[in-house]
Amino acid sequence: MTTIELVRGDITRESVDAIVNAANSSLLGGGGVDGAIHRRGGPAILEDCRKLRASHYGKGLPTGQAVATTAGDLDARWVIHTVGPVFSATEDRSDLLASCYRESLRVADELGARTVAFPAISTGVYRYPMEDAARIAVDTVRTARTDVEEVRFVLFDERAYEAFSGQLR
Ligand code: AR6
Repeated sequence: MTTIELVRGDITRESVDAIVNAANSSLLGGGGVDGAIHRRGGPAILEDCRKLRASHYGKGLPTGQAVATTAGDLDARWVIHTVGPVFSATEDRSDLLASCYRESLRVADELGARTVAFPAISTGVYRYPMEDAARIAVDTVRTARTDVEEVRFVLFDERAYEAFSGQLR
């Protein structure tokens, strides 16, 4: 059984085995939570990302997939980078968003991570509606077959926190 916890705050302050990053397929950093993770985690994370690009992801990490690097100076052992879908009003991309959570947990299992912190993937720059994103996140983690013991959703603002707590009730 995986325990689900909700925290309101900054994911870069969490102490867990793995912190999930809402990255983009370039793996070279960006704004939002991605920018915050690279800023606080320091250059070692970007260095690992560049190596991964060179060895495996020359064309970019595909949407819905996940890959791990060092966590640099963060209080975690790994950062798991996943690429959420950009929201589309005309195409249902919920499977891709679910895949981000599932694949991140699969990578966490491979690493032996027992505690994993997730941000609300795709709900910022990628504009996924918060209620839908929260439902997909909670449903996917609840039904995932994983050895991860604790999933912590770290929500940056009240709106995100309310949406996720609504799904857990
Ligand atoms: N801790 C926790 N959550 C955060 C933090 C933080 N420090 N900072 C922002 N959030 P976003 P996306 C929340 O835009 O929508 C980047 O440029 C934020 O309030 O970070 O998946 C990447 O490089 C929102 O609810 O990610 C990509 O290009 C959630 O994190 C693109 O943005 C996700 O917002 C990915 O867009």
